[in-house]
This record gives sequence, structure tokens and C-alpha cells, in this order.
Amino acid sequence: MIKIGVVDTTFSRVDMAKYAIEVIEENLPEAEIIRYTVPGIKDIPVAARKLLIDEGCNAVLTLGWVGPGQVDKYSYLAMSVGLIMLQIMTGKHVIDVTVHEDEASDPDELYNIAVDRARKHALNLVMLVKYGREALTQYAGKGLRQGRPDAGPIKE
Ligand code: RDL
Ligand code: RDL
Repeated sequence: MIKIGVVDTTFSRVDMAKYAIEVIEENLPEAEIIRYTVPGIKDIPVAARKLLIDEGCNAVLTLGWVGPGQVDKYSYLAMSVGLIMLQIMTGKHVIDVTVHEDEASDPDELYNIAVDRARKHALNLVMLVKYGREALTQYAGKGLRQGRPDAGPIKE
């Protein structure tokens, strides 16, 4: 039984988990999806830990939203370190989808970034869970981006 954890926040201004779950359901229909919503990004690592260790999830997708201020960016850094430690300790992937509110000033553009990033990273997670460590090798060096158009390779 494949179990995928999805952690999101009430701080986020876009319901990114909705789009991520659609992608997981479509591409990994046999998986059980466990969703866990917390107030903000600093609450994400423990939620991810509970899903990986207590619930036995194979991998977790986290969806965070970072405000525009310096204090918000420090909060992100703290979360990121926590999630990296969790991955090292459990040997399981935590795919971190984060949108920084200052990535775009136009709300529609920010919304599109959030949806695109959530969907593309959900697919990355599905690939890693389903096919393992060489699943993404076919895209190595391709300059893929989530939330934006791909940068592409410097030389073909
Ligand atoms: O544990 C309760 C809160 O401390 C926690 O939810 C924080 O992540 C909330 N938070 C901040 O305190 C902050 O300064 C958040 C941000 N910035 C942020 O940018 N994004 C968040 N939470 O999701
Ligand atoms: O877990 C999924 C992603 O969070 C993770 O793959 C990140 O490393 C992706 N990423 C960023 O989110 C970012 O802001 C990368 C960069 N910058 C970067 O400069 N180089 C990367 N990834 O390889």
C-alpha cells in the first residue's frame, strides 16, 4: 500500500494542495493520500514527521507560503532546514513546494506560479515514489523549473 502525505497551511493564500492532490490521484490512483493542514510553515516539519513515521507514508509533499518580510524568510529557512534533516533521518523524500509572496506583484501571476509549482512537484513526487532514483534521470540537465517556464539546457 502506497501512502502519500500532503501538508499545507492556513497561511497560504492559494489552496495548492487541491491541485497537488488532483495530480497524485490521476497519476498514482492506488495511493492513499493523507492530508494534514497546519497554521504556518514552521509547523510543517512536525506534521511531515508524523506522516512519515507515525502514518508510514512513503513520501510527503509540503506546500508552504512565505510572506514578503525578512521574518518570513527566516521562518522559511528554519522550515527548510527542518525538512532536510527529516529527510536525512528518515531516508524518505519530502518534496518542498514553497511560494514566496514577493516572487510576483501581480496576484494572478502569483496564483499561476503556485498552481504550476504544486502540480509539477506533485508529479516529481509521483515519479520518485513510483519508479525510484532513476525516474527523473531522463530530465537531468534540462533546466526544468516549477512555477515558471523551464530555463532549458545551456547547450543541447
Ligand atoms: O507555530 C505557529 C507559527 O509560529 C507558525 O505557524 C509560523 O510558521 C507562522 N509564520 C510566521 O510566524 C512568520 O513570521 C509564517 C510565516 N511568517 C510565513 O511567511 N509563512 C507561514 N507562516 O506559513
Ligand atoms: O523539494 C522540491 C524543491 O523544493 C527542491 O527541489 C528545491 O531544491 C528546488 N529549488 C528551489 O526551490 C529554489 O528556490 C532549487 C533552487 N532554488 C536552485 O537554485 N537550484 C535547485 N533547486 O537545484
